[in-house]
Amino acid sequence: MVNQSLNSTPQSERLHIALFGRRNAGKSSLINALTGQQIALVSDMPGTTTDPVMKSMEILPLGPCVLIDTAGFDDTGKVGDLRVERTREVIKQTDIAIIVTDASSLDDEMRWAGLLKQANVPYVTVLNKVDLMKEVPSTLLADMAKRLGCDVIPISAQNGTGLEVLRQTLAGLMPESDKQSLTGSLAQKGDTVLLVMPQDPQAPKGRLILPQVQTLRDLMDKGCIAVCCTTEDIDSSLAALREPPRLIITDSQVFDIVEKKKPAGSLLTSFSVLMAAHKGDIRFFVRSAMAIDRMTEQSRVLIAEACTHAPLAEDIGREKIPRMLRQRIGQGLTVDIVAGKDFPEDVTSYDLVIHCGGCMFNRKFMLSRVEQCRRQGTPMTNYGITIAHIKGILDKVSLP
Ligand SMILES: Nc1nc2c(ncn2[C@@H]2O[C@H](COP(=O)(O)OP(=O)(O)OP(=O)(O)O)[C@@H](O)[C@H]2O)c(=O)[nH]1
Ligand SMILES: [Mg+2]
Repeated sequence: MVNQSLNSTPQSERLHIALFGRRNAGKSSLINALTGQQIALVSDMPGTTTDPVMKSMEILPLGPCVLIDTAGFDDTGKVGDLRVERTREVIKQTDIAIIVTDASSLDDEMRWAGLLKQANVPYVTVLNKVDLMKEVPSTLLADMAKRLGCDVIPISAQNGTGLEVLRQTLAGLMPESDKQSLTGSLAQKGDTVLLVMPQDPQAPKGRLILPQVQTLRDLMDKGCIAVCCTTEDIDSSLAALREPPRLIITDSQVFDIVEKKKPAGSLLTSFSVLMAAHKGDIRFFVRSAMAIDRMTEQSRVLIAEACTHAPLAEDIGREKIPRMLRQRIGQGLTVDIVAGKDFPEDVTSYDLVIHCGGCMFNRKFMLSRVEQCRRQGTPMTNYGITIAHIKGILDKVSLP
C-alpha cells in the first residue's frame, strides 16, 4: 500500500531500509525496537514473517524512512522458495540494508552480503540477541566484519543495546544522491524560477501532482522565488517579472509552446527532466532516446508506468506517446504497456523502454530498472525525454 497522505513525506521519497536475515534472527523484533511500536509479528516459530512488510517512520538522524521487514532468507520448500524470491525482490528498492544475525552460522549471510554488494546496496550487520551472551568477544566482531565485508554492531532488539550506534551507522551509509537537490545547479538562492503547470483533465482535482510539489519545495528550501502559472498565463507572468527568470520549468507536454515564449536569457527544463535526473540516470535516458531515430515499423517499444490508475482519455503513456511514435515511425510499430511493479525479466526483445517519471517509485527502484536495461543492452528513457526528443527540443533542455 503506497502512503500518499498529503501531510506526510511520500513513500517514494523516503529512505528505504530493509532487514534481511535467517528466520528467527530477530528482524521483526528489531523493527519493533527501532519504531518503538509493536508493528511486526514476533514469535519463536521460524517463518513468522512471510511477506515483505513496509512501515513508514522517522528515524533520527536519518529523517523519513520506510523500514521493510522480510521473510527469512533461509526459508525452504516450495512456498519457502517463493518467500525467499520475494525477499530478493526487495533488494531492488533498498537504499540501505541491515543483515540481522545471531552468528550461529554465517554462510547465508555471506551469500546475501554478496548479493547486496552486487546490487550496490550499502549494508551493515547487526549481531542480535547479545543479551543472551555473557560477553561479546571483539575477535568475534572483527572476524564477522571481515567475512561479511561491513561493520558489525552488537545489539539486542529485546533490551535496546546498540540501537543508537545502529542509527548513527545507518546515517553514515545514506547515499549521496539522497542529499542532493532536485533542481541541482540550475537554480540558486535568490533566482526567480517560473513554473509552467497546465492543469488539464489529467491533473488531480484540487491539488498539484508530486513532481510539481517537490520542485516547489526544493526551490523554496534553496531560497528561490518561485512563480507558478498555467500555459495560458505565460505571457502575463513573464510581463509581471522585472527581469526574465533565471530558469523556466515546464510540463513536458507544453514544452514547444514554452520554448517559443522563452526569453533568451532564461534556462529551460521540464519537470520530467528533473524527475529523470532525480530518479534515474538522466544521461543514459538522453542517449537512449536516440534509439527512436533508428526505429522501423518492425521495432518494439515497451512503455512502463508506475501508477496503476485507471487509464484516462488522452493518457500520456497509453495514448499520446504511442501515437507520437507511430506518427513518426509508422502505424505497424509494436507498443506494449506494463504498469506498477510488472516489468519483464527480459527486455532484450525491445528496441526501447520508455518509463514514466517514476514519482511513485524510489530512486533505487528506478535505478535497478535502468541497470537491468543497461545489462541487457536495451536503451531506456522516460516520457519527458521522449517527448522532448520527438519534438526536436532535447538539445534545448538544460540538465540539472
Ligand atoms: N533474547 C533475545 N531474544 C530475541 C531478541 N530479538 C528477538 N528475539 C527472539 O527471537 C525470536 C524470533 O524473533 P523475530 O523477531 O520473530 O525473528 P524474525 O527474524 O522476524 O523471524 P521470521 O519472521 O521467522 O523470519 C522471538 O522469540 C524473539 O522474542 C533479542 O535481542 N534477545
Ligand atoms: Mg519476522
